[in-house]
Amino acid sequence: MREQLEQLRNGAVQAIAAATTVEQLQEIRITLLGRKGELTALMKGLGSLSAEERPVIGQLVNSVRDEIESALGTALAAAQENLIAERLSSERIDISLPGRRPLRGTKHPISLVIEEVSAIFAGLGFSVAEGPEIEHDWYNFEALNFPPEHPARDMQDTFFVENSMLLRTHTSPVQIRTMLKQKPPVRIIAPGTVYRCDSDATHSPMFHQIEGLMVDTGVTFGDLKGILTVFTNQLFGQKTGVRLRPSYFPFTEPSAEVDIACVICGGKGCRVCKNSGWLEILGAGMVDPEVYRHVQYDAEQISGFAFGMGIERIAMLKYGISDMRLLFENDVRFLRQF
Ligand code: 2U9
Repeated sequence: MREQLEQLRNGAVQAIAAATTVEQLQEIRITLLGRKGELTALMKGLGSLSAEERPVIGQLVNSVRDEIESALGTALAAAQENLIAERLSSERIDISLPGRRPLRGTKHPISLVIEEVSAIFAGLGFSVAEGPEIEHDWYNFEALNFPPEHPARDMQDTFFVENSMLLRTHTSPVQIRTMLKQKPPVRIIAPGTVYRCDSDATHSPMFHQIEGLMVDTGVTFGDLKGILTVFTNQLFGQKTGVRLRPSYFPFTEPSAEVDIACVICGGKGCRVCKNSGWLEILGAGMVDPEVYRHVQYDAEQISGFAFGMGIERIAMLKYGISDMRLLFENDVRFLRQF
């Protein structure tokens, strides 16, 4: 019995030393000290010992049990401490690490130009007006003095929808709608998407315009030239030269095309300005009395000017973009640069 106890103690000490987890140690406790455990089984044999041997072996059993209990207690405490240390290190959050930056998009150059042009005209007293992209023929053509047989109405230029509805070919219907709603003075710009049935390296069937309209008593061609000079100087720089050339539009009379000195070569002549030294960036003119008749404005009392520009062209000149298609492909490597 003494020998069996010695063996049990040595085995227990070894098993406890080899155990690494709380679960293993709990299992050892059950196998050794549990109700059906090895030590309990040995204790049941005490009854068959002689009266002299019984207290001696009984004491030994107690001391072996105490020894195992104490070894288990120490090992359990160590295993629990290990477990906590392991969790503390594996579940650690380094709050000093910088956060993950969310991907941030950039504004499209077309939007940048619309914002900049709008800001310049806001400074000159103009507000922004908007209107539908699917328009009635009357607002897009009729009210703007396009005769019924005018080539701009031709299938080549216009996307017709149905029942005299079409995709607007310019933002001019916005000015017509504004004049129908509002008496002079009017000072608006109309930025937006327009559509023309035309598609090649330099034409997109969908593009953007900003048009402007100023109507009041006593507005002159001098005001037109003054406002547009201030505008081009603010957009392209104070020293940019400006010139006006006579032109023709159905909705303005007289009409002009506005050129700025070439922003690439400064007027010396280069590929971009086709050696002329000038770049056409705007069309403009005094609003034709025929347009006022359609919106019930009295052409004897008021006068005004209008202008229009293609935003893609302005963006290409301003940001040095050589191919217009880059503006429609939406390749993020291109867009990230603005
Ligand atoms: C009303 C009266 C007159 C707007 C104008 C132009 C001249 C013009 C072009 C520039 C390049 C269109 O994008 S583009 O192809 N525009 O030349 N636009 S005057 O005249 C108006 C508008 C509305 C009621």
